[in-house]
Amino acid sequence: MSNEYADIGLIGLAVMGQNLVLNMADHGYKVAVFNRTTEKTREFLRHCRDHEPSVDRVLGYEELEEFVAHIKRPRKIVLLVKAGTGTDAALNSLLPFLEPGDIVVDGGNAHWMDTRRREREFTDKGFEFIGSGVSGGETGARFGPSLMPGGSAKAWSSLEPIWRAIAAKVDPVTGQPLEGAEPGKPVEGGFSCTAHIGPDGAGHYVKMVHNGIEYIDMQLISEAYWLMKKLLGLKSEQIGEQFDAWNKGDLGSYLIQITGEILQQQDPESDSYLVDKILDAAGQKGTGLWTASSALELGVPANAIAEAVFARALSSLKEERVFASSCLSGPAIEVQTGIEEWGEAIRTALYCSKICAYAQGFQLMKEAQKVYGWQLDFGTIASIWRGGCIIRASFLNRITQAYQEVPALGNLMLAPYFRQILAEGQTAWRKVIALAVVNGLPVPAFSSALAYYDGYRSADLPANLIQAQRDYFGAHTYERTDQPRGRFFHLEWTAEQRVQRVEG
Ligand code: 2AM
Repeated sequence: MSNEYADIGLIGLAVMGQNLVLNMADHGYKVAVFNRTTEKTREFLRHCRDHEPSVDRVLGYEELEEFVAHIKRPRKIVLLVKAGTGTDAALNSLLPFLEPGDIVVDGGNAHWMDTRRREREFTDKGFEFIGSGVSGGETGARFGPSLMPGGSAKAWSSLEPIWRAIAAKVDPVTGQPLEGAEPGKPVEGGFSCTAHIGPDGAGHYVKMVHNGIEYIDMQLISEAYWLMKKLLGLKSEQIGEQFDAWNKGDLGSYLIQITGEILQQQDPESDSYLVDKILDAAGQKGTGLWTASSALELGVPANAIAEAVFARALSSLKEERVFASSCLSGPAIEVQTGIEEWGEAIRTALYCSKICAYAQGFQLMKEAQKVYGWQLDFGTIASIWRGGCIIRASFLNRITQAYQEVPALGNLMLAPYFRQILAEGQTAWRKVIALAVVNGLPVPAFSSALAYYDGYRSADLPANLIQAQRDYFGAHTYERTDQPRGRFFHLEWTAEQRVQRVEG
């Protein structure tokens, strides 16, 4: 191989890795590439030779040592390998060839605790380590992802020009994604959807919360679809048109847009709509679970996000559900008239639920930053989710503005714009959930989002009784409403307890 030096190296030539390489090469960077299985490197180079104008900027290596030796120092090496054991194996094989100051960037879907550990290990050895969330799937990686890097400020300043160049671009004011002059051509100017999130695992944590939000976004959309199908008796295509219309308003987003397209897609194998032929058992890879379990661990009420994970789990019990449908009773579904009115009510329910779900995601990050010692900038986080990633939506511009106006906002629901939407929408939102419940249609995401809203806005909750019960059976003590917080009381509730106390 030649004595050319690459600006950056990338290990792991699965689709995401290949597309990120091509994205970097399109932006004028020379990229050294390496893959454990050399045949994949050769195949990728053949593809570049035949199809990619930026082929001269992709330098392939079959030996790891040679790959590392051909990257400008301090080296920047991006890993896009299988998360978990794949990442540790790749990092271990790379270590002997690194020099002090070299920067390793893990772009995989790592658990943030793994990233914290790896960052410490690398820093102790004199290297730099960045854990960067990369969102937007294959197309995002190719034409502009949302990038969420965590690591030292010094490492970030080295990586920043490349990350800014390849990230998705949006209009800085409207937040609308910007397209290249021609399809596939890099976008010039605009706001770049990346920012330094914080140290160690902060980037991967924020990427994880993004994925948790993606779960609930998808579940909410599915519930809206289901209500239009079951309660309003609409055909797939009509529902798709409804989503097309919603996409032009406040709900405008990538997920709403693709839902409109999906629902109008004919099945190539039959005369039905494809969605009606797809088995209703949802898969999951685990980042929703991580988000929900982090919320449980940190004691943050992110019930709608957790509900979305459980809803997928329940859907996957297809055989059990089929059996239960024949023996557990429920009401007959009464198809409604007044499609327009109900359609608008469902849209409102979806929007209100979405606000609550995002509020939960941001509350979770707020608590995590305290526990893990980060200082997250929520306005910036919302702003870099406006383009490139799966949850990109015009709504994120509203969130950006809300946090820019009040960086220490107590809860997203309290921002004037969101407060008003919730106030105006709550009646329709409640009606939709009530109608679903009466008709036996499950709307776990809609209703848990509403329960969060109602719980959060309740000055009083029945937890006084829980405290009394805890004190009764376990002497866990309680605080009193007529005494300052932090003073704890206990009552010997029964004669038996009083006797035991005297004897004890
Ligand atoms: P492979 O082509 O040799 O399997 C996604 O699986 C990417 O991660 C692939 O590029 C894959 O390489 C790489 N990968 C998975 N496990 C790995 C490991 N233990 N070491 C290095 N790369 C690995």
